[in-house]
Amino acid sequence: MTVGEPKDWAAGVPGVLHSMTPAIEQLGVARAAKLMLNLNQKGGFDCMSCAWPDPDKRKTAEFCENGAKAVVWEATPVLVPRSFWAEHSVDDLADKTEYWLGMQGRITEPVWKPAGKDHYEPVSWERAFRIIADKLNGLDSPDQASFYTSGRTSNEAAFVYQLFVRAFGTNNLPDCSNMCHESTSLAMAEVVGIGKSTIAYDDFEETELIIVMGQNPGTNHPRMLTALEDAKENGAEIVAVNPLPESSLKRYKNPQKVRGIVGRGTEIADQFVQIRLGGDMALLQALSKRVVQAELAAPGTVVDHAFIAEHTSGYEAFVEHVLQVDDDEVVRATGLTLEEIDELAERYLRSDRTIITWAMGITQHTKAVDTIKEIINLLLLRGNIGRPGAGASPIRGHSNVQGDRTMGIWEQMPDSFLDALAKEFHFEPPREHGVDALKGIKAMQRGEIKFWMGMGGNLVAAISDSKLAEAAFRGTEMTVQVSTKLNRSHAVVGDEALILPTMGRTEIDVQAAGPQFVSVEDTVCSVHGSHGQVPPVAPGLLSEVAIVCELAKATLGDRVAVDWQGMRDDYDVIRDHISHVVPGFEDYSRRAASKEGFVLPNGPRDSRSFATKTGKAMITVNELEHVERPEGTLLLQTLRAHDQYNTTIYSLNDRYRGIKKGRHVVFVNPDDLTELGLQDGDRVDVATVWDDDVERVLRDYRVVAYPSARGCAAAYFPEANVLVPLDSAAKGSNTPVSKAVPVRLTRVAVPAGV
Ligand SMILES: Nc1nc2c(c(=O)[nH]1)N[C@H]1C(S)=C(S)[C@@H](COP(=O)(O)OP(=O)(O)OC[C@H]3O[C@@H](n4cnc5c(=O)[nH]c(N)nc54)[C@H](O)[C@@H]3O)O[C@H]1N2
Ligand SMILES: Nc1nc2c(c(=O)[nH]1)N[C@H]1C(S)=C(S)[C@@H](COP(=O)(O)OP(=O)(O)OC[C@H]3O[C@@H](n4cnc5c(=O)[nH]c(N)nc54)[C@H](O)[C@@H]3O)O[C@H]1N2
Ligand code: SF4
Ligand SMILES: [Mo]
Repeated sequence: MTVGEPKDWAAGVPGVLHSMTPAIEQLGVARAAKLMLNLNQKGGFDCMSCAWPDPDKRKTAEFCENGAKAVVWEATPVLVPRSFWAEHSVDDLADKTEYWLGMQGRITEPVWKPAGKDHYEPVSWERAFRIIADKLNGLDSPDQASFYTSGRTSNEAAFVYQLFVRAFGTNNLPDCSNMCHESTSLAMAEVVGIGKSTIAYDDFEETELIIVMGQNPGTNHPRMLTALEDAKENGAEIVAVNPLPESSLKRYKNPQKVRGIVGRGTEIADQFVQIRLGGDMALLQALSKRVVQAELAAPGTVVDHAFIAEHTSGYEAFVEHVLQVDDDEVVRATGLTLEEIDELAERYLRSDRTIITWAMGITQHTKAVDTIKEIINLLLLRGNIGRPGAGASPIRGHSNVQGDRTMGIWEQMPDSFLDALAKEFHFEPPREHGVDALKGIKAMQRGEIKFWMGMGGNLVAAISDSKLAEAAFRGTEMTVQVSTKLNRSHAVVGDEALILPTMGRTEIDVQAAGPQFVSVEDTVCSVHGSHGQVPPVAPGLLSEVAIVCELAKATLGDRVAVDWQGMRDDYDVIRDHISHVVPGFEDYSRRAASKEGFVLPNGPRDSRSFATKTGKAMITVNELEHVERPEGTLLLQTLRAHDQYNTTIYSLNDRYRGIKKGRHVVFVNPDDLTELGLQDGDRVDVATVWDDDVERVLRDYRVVAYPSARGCAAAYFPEANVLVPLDSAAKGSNTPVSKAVPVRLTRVAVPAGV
């Protein structure tokens, strides 16, 4: 492993080279060209990596380095050979790293590990469906089964999947969103009536101020840098609120522009607010306090009273509350100076149109739901919702995680959706809420869930408390994974286990009615088609839609009168059903097939209408609580390196942070190191400080002195998931608190010869 200086700029020509060389080496020139020239193009396929939207006018290369990596990772012609399964036992696979597992290539045939055996063996599709159906039908209750979804699944596949699960009889539909933007969905649904972004792509061009909170766009939503750059060119200011000086938020060299190739690129952040982990709620309250104080000093000039009166509730109580906010407490919670906070407040007061974006740095905290409500409070005070260039914009992770939720992947879908489903398909769906990701693990621990299926994803690795979660999975009777490539969820399994290999988005999906397309929803609610471009890597793969429809037929027989075959044969049939069940999807097939796609209706954005309890946008009072750090400990966040996609590790490098060929690092502020008697290069054990007797520790990590906020350390997810206690969850949303783990570092001797 080598540790160098972190970069102070992102992307540029190295970014393009990093993406194109492996593409051409691994896919060949023709396949690489076919895929890259159709990536994110109208009529092409949608990038399967993040949920960032596409601009209306597309460039020839409308993708980023990480989109290209995702395409290469999926479209690789490297295949897992049949001999693999006899050569490697399940225990053997459990000893491999995620990186090794992913590098074995695409899975090409269904495999089954019978109970009591330690190897998978190839099995026919028919047999695989029979085995699963018999298991499901043998359970005492449908609630003993749980059906997880990761956010790559298309709208069509997600819709048939939740339909199958509800027709089978349970709402146990956890998804990756439970660990991701659940806090956002919950907070926004309560206070503005919709759990989604209130802006459209073009709003970035019209805004005057963008506050990017708890997000690292250069790695995780790279084309957002182009939107930020364009906004700057139109005069907008940009503020980054983050414990880490992420390189992309400093300077961006746009590979599409001459200045980005030969020049210094664009300075992105006008202000870098280096906040402590979990300090955002205090910062937001302090900002709202300053808005209210400015209004009191010059009545009628700051707060948007017409908007407040017509469209909001709760203003007076909020004013009273926020004026009590104690600046000393804010300083302690945020680690900021009052000057820094005042400077940001002045920018906010100066701007007539403000957008706030956020991601995991906000959602994965104990007080995440309240923090997001404070984002909305701050925006509402100045009428920054429902007009051009202004709004609240959670930036979603997985490319179709938002669409999956719209399609009914949620353990607690409202009655209006279930009623529509009942009417369309003539069966009574279950009404009792199901388990989310964390509750699902706990139900497995108690033996209440005996069957676990994953539509994509890698929950064993993605959920917190890896040791406990793995034991829970191993205690089940059967686990089933629908996957493109191997991961840890294939190695840590129930008594019986199956892997069902599926096509990816790059691939041409031919069914009885001809080639099919699927559709997806991006983070700003735009829905569009995605058309596979290259033949599937192996003939035996089935699409996700086909897998669900066949499993439904095998499991349900004629228990419900749903035409699974018709839906499998022609995805227009699925879209017709969706158009009857999900509001906003009228005439779905035609509109999804059109090159432009369409934008879903959005009350706050379109007409300042808010479907909340009060019928108005709710300005809420939330009690400030900040994370206390016991003496001698640090708060640790778990985050993504540049060369990974969640649990998929593309390489062991994180070049923006100066790390090469290694992931076992813990980033700590140099002053904290001095205080703890440690130094850069030391080897340490990182152990969670938690009030139970479970040992949670990462052994032999290398300390990297890094300019993080004081008291705030960082290590890479998913390796660090072993540190996050299952019981550490955000209030309300039950999202694992992956960004604030109290830890203690203990120096260990470096073994001789290292
Ligand atoms: N290449 C790539 N792209 C991805 C992914 C990937 O793994 N790789 N994952 C996808 C998914 S599913 C998601 S959800 C998104 C995730 O996108 P991000 O949320 O950008 O991902 P993280 O790496 O978790 O980074 C969290 C950021 O928040 C900051 N942060 C942490 N805690 C706090 C805090 O308390 N306050 C503030 N203000 N900031 C904080 C961190 O320093 C870091 O910059 O990316 C998506 N896109
Ligand atoms: N400590 C900590 N934990 C976290 C986070 C964190 O920041 N810190 N982040 C959380 C977040 S935001 C998220 S979203 C979750 C992610 O959790 P998941 O979504 O469960 O995990 P992924 O790593 O995205 O899933 C990758 C797997 O999906 C499969 N796959 C890829 N493409 C396809 C496809 O087209 N179809 C199918 N069927 N399968 C496919 C591949 O087999 C691949 O191995 O992790 C969460 N966990
Ligand atoms: S920004 Fe996201 S969606 Fe766009 S190409 Fe990059 S990874 Fe794909
Ligand atoms: Mo995510």
